[in-house]
Amino acid sequence: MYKKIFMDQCGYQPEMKKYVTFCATEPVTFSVLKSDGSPVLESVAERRIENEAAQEVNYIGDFSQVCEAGKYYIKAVGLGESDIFEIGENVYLDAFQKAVHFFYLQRCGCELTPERAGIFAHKACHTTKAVVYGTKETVEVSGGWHDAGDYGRYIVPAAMTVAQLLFAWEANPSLTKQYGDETGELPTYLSEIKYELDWMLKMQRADGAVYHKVSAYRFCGFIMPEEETDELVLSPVSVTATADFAAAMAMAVRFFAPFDAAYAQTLENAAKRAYEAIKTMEQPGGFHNPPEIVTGEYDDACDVDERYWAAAELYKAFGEKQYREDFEALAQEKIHHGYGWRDMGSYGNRAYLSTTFEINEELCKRIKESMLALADERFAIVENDGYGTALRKSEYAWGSNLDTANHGLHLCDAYRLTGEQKYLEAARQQIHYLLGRNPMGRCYLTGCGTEPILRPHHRPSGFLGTAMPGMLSGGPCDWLADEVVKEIFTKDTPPAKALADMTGSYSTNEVTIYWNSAFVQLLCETLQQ
Ligand code: G3I
Ligand code: 9MR
Ligand code: ZN
Repeated sequence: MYKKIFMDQCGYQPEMKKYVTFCATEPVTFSVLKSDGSPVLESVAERRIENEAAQEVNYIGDFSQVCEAGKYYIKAVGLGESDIFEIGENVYLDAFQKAVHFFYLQRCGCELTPERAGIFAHKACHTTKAVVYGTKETVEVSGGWHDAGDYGRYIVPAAMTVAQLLFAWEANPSLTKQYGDETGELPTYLSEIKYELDWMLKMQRADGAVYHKVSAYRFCGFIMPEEETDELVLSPVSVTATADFAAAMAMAVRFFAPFDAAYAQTLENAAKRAYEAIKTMEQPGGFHNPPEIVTGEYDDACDVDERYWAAAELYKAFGEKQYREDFEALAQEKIHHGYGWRDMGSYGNRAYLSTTFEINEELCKRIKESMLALADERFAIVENDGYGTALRKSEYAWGSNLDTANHGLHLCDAYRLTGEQKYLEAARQQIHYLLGRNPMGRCYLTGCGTEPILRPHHRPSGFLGTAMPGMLSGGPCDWLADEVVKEIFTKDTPPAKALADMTGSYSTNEVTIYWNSAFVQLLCETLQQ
């Protein structure tokens, strides 16, 4: 029988709102039972939603009043029983720890030890120097994390990932400190981020500009990383990479300064040099792959929001007038939003609104209003979706799970600005969606929940035949954008169900560092502490 009862497979914290979605055509009588079979709640799900994105009818049940820690399941008349789930303070700890450990497992340029990597251990990979595109010059740029299911290392998504992981650290120390230990010079969590920053520093040219990416010329097969021995090439510098780099470096300063003043100074210098370099570069400075290079492009026709983020972040970090002027000039033209790799305005807004240096109060007010308007738009979608997702039917794009998480972050922004609980609860719905309350009934994080993704598009996982744990799948995408989904889906496939848990489906089932970082940030900003 197809699954008809959908909920967060990792469970719920006691005080959270708890909704269950039924796939049914009539109101549903259901009960919540303890795992030993004793009933704790009987109720009827009466709220009906015609779910166009999933092309089905949903009824929504509310069992928020069940708060006692323990293991439970749900039984519904005519629909069967759910899997066991848990209510408790620490139900997301395992997902959090696995999602963060993924970054260690994605490390490039060093050996992964069996102690920390288990079956994913491997020798150092990608240690040869990279040739600068179109020249004979070579540069040592080892390190950092592999971007995704492929082995490229790209600055634009890297900068976003670092920013999100730092936000997470700031938002929820009681959770982030539960990754690794604090016996070293740096907490384990921050030392993982430093691994990426150290590589990013190597990607900066002497004149301050930053190479867009380093990769082979083309994607390799499904082999372990150290088996990819093709020549590495540095793609040309871009404004988007240079601005993102400046912003991420500036942001990192305040996190590393308490532990290592010299390192913080290195980050500061790198940020300022990159910022200066932008002024000498041609704009718009989005990137396009040179003809011989076909790896991840991270193309972007608009570099304004990247410069907007850089200006705000450098102002927050260093307080110099030029950064403020630059940000305010850009913001007067347009207030940008977005926590993605292409639309990054939210990072800029957040930096500007939280600086301790002087700001323009009137502009601040307008930014806040604009952030609230965006959150309200998403809130209305969450309220009317059968699974509480913030996506419209037309928005199941490549990496839709990132968009889901990022809308959750916009809702968190509204919660911080207003203190209104409804925004926080709506943000939490995005976590529940990602962890199982979705039309596929899958936990989109590998290695977690009762029905996790099993066959992600991820080279080490594909090669070893086991999904690396803690990876967020890209999620449903109705674009028919890879060979696998072209075969099995049609244009009538419901957008919210356009997910193929198959290794070949990179447009629906790949993984990336920045999908994971969005998930980690959302967890940290929404959980009870
Ligand atoms: O920004 C536009 C938006 O304005 C427009 O409304 C929308 C309409 O579809 O498209 C938006 O752009 C999309 C962009 O993602 C941003 O969301 C592009 O169409 C879309 O092609 C693009 O997809 C990206 C994909 O690469 C193809 O370029 C994914 O976001 C990105 O995550 C993915 O990245 C790959 C790397 O290249 C290689 N490594 C793996 C990684 C994940 O699959
Ligand atoms: O594995 C690649 C994945 O990381 C990218 O997101 C995707 C789109 O750029 O491309 C994948 O590589 C495929 C290539 O584009 C076409 N031949 C098959 C490759 C996957 O095995
Ligand atoms: Zn590598």
